[in-house]
Amino acid sequence: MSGIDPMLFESFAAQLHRYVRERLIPAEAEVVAANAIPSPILAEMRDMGLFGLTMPPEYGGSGMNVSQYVEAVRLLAYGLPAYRSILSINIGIVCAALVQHGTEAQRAEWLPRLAGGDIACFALTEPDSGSDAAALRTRAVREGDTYVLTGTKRFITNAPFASLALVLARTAPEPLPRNAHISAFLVPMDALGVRVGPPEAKMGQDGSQIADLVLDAVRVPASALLGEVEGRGFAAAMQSLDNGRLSIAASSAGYARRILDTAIAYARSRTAFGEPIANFQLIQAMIADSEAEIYAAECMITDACRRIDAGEPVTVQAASAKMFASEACGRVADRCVQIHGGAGYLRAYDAERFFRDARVFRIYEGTTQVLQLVIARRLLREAAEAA
Ligand code: COS
Repeated sequence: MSGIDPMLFESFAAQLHRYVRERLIPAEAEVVAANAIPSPILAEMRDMGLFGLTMPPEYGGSGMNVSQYVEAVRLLAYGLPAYRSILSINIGIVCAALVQHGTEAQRAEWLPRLAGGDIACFALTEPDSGSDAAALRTRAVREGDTYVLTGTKRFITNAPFASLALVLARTAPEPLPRNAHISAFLVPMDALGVRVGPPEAKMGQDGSQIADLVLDAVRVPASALLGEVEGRGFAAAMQSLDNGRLSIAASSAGYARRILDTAIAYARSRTAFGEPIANFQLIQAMIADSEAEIYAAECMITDACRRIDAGEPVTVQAASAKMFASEACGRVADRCVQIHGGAGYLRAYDAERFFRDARVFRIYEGTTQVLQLVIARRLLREAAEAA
């Protein structure tokens, strides 16, 4: 995918870089206190076109390719994770699903709304199925020209703010080969029978909300079935997750960069034994290890994005980049606390919040353990095919 003009992207990236530092970071305490992004900031983010970075221009978006949008996510992720979280499902998973698998009518209905700032959520996980995504129980039963959806979705990011849910549901009661019992539906959040539970209290990532999404005999027209073909939902979800995992890798790398910068600033200002602790080699080792890991993550992300834009399959690369970047971000956050010493354990310093915020990067959109499975299974399959 060609994306937008590189010069135009450069100037957008410079603007975003400034906006994060001058506007978003100073407002972080307010976002944390309210557990929500203030409306004026959301309005600015919409005006900057951040919700529509990947939507094709004919649907009101910017038409960025994966390399460009993932770089934008990395820049945005220098701020509080909530800023990235509110829009990344729009520009990652749901846009990818609509562009790759939607009908023309579905694209025309939803992409302009999402590009304009309507918020989307992705409803895959359930109380009894997370990593084992194909075991989901939500049912979609065809009745004439409609489907009736019944089930409960759990840990759904953005559910409290969303206008659209991409819902994965069973259209066949029993498992089918290649998980063809699963289909995807575009469900308006104001449809009768859709209920959102209260936001969950979480370890970190304040300002980003997750909640249950309950579907109580929700009737949607048959045209709400993604692509209007049953049985393609699982593959569409997995393919969209390849894209989403690159976004989480970039979120991890972008936040890790912020965390390292904070650790360096503290090490330069804090004195012990009569000099800044930055002069001590054991502190320098933690800084150096963090830099090397962030650089490695950035290189992996750049390479995986280049491949996806060239039309190559990237399941292994996206899983590897997400696994490595999220684990690295956890290590960088841990070192940041360590460099802060006792202060790192106090709420008064950002290091403590970074540590809590970073933890979920290793869990959502595929745990490290599921990604290990995804990577190893692909390699073993290729080896078996070659033998
Ligand atoms: N791109 C396109 N199609 C894909 C795909 C991808 N990345 N991954 C799977 N598919 C399709 C293929 O058609 C595949 O059949 P073939 O392998 O024969 O071509 C079919 O789906 C079944 O895939 P698979 O055999 O891998 O299904 P499993 O049920 O074994 O999948 C895992 C198991 C663990 C890999 C899967 O359930 C998973 O990724 N779980 C984690 C889900 C997740 O990330 N949850 C977080 C929710 S978002 S916060």
